[in-house]
Amino acid sequence: HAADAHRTDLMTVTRYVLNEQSRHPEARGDFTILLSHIVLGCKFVCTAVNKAGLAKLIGLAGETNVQGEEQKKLDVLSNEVFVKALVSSGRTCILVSEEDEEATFVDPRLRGKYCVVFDPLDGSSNIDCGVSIGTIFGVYMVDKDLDKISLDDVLQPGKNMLAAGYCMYGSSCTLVISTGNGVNGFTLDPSLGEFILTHPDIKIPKKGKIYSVNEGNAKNWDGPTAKYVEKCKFPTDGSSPKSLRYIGSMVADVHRTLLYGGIFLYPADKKSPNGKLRVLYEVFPMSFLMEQAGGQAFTGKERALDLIPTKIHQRSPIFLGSYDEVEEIKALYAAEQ
Ligand code: AHM
Ligand code: MG
Repeated sequence: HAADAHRTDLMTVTRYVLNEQSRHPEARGDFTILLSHIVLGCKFVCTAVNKAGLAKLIGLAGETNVQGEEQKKLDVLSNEVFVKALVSSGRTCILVSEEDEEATFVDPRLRGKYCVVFDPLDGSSNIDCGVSIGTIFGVYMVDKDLDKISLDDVLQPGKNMLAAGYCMYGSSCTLVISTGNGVNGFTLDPSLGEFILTHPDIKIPKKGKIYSVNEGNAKNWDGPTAKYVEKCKFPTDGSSPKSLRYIGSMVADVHRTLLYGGIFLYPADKKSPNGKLRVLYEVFPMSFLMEQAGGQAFTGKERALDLIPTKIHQRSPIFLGSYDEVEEIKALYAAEQ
């Protein structure tokens, strides 16, 4: 019966993407090849994260990243693995990584039509204590002569992304992706070394009972954020208060929000008027996934995927999650005007 079929008819992520491609008769398998290189990077990072304590990989590599933070060895390693895997796929032309100040323009001989924006290891403050961390990525496609590419090709609104996803290195290794036709989750079977479809067609609950925010910043929040969080704790409509969950790893906080419903907020505050999270490789991919799962993503001003970035490491406030929760936030911002 069904359970047996599930056990013997394994839907790997590669098989899934190949199936997806058959919907596009013009596709020549380039995206599948690109994805298999991203998946390789995720598997490597998963192994490295699992061995971190043992292999003494934890510790400072003596370098500082673009945002001036200390870079951990695992970040450096993960970044190198992803850059090399993506370049060697022969399917990429521009790479933007959180760890590299400048975008990488791939050697013309190895160029392909995809641009990949990624945060190879997000949630760095959680590395040393073994709490879930993750990789986030988004994919754009350029439709021009590959000798004529420029930074503008990655400074596109998130709605132009072709695909987005994340891999969470938690109690299991979970890859969640969308190629613009819903969201699917795959779990790494370590004995097979394959990601197997375990969460088909993920839909976020329309309403949620959980809010997720760093409340330590409350002192500096703007009016709508403060009002929303106050309502979560002291609802005035007779509903029960919401639960607070905050891991401090975007991938883990967003993953829970996607599966259980609720809202994840990284708002602006007086100290950081643009919030903390980066548009290209944090805000966009997660917003893309949320919309594909039936939720919403809002910056406090507009639909997150409509934002047109002007710098590769630009930041933006973000509110994403269940449809109804984001509607409430939007109403509070509209009332401010
Ligand atoms: P990082 O790139 O230094 O890891 O920072 C990004 C992380 C996100 O994963 C998470 O949502 C956020 O920072 C948490 O920030 P804070 O510690 O300010 O709450
Ligand atoms: Mg990050």
